[in-house]
Amino acid sequence: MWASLTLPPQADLISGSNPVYVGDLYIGEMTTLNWTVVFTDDGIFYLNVKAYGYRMDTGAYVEETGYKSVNVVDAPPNIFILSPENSTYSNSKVALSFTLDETADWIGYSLDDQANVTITGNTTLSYLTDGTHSIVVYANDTAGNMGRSDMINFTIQDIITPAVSVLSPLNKTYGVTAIPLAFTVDESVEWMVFSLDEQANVTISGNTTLPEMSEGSHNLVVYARDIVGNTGASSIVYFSFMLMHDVAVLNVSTSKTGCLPFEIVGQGYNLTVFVKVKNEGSYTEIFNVTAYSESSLFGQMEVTLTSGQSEIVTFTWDTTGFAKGNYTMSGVALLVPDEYNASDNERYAAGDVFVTIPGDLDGDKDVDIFDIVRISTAYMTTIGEPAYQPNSDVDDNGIINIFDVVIAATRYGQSW
Ligand SMILES: [Ca+2]
Ligand SMILES: [Ca+2]
Ligand SMILES: [Ca+2]
Ligand SMILES: [Ca+2]
Repeated sequence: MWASLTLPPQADLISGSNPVYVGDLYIGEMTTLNWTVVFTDDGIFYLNVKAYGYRMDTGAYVEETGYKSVNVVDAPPNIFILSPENSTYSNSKVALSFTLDETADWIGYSLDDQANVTITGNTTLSYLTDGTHSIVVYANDTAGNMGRSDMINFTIQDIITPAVSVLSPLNKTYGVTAIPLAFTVDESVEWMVFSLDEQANVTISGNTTLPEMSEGSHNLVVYARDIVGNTGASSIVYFSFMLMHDVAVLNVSTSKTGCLPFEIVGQGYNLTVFVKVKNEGSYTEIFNVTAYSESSLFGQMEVTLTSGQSEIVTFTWDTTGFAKGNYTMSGVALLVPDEYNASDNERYAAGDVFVTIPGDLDGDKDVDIFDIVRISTAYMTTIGEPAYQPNSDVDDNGIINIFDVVIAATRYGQSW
């Protein structure tokens, strides 16, 4: 908070030729002073101010003291910059990290006395030009009191080349001509190119798709140049393209995926299972996709995919007749004639599904108050909403409502 202190009138102090000092201030004549004190901590503070001088009538030296106690209940945040430090950095990006001693409603920084940039916490200062820079961090607490860090001066002298990592293509054989080029660079760059098969550089602005290429072996390098002219290169990626037949299962998930402590389905109720398949070959393929719980087949569907196309196939597993316990879900893309790679045609879901009493939402083999609480915390939420908890949607119909409560309530107290 901000506080002001007004000196009590001190009529017997002289004015005129004899100077009067208040604190560190030379005022030259009798007056009332106001000035501002910034408190950086909460607590009770006593402000003392002494005025002294010589009486006009007798010439005697006198002192007068004013004081006031101030209860500071909400000082502005104290901000301490940890990085950058007052030193020289060899790259065009520098971490900005700092400490705050209270919750802030707003945080921002001013680089080189420019307009404040709003941030939510530690960040990275990028695109820093070579030379000297200054940084100040500001923060408003929830009562609107603005804190300010000390100013840090630092120097940039970028001699580090950008590190370029190619994520795609991988070192493998592709059957799809539209091969994605995906890569990362670890700093701000002003120029990026790729060179395919040692041919001329092709300028790009980021991830892209490589041009169609002939059957056989290929190689690729990505280059990137930072804003002061240091150029980095990726490792050389060697890969191949050939015409082939190849389908694959990319992923298997369920309507309960992500639930904690694990995925739950009530015995006798349904689970939705999603199998994502892709045609990674060069020709249109017609093939069957099947879904299993353990070794039990519960779904089969025929799909037609063009080269490079993917699709999520949806199946329903009815748990009626299955014993309580853990089940692993899997999806299979049946082999097409001359399948190039059979090893990626079957995939398992990431976690098991636990079949238990309908309404046992935490999977501890009973239906009690803790299960009812789980329904109530997600009550009246629908699939897609952040608060929707698939485990609490006992009948798996996309909404958690009174029907899910009834299923649990009618089995209240049961265990196994
Ligand atoms: Ca650099
Ligand atoms: Ca395959
Ligand atoms: Ca339970
Ligand atoms: Ca429901």
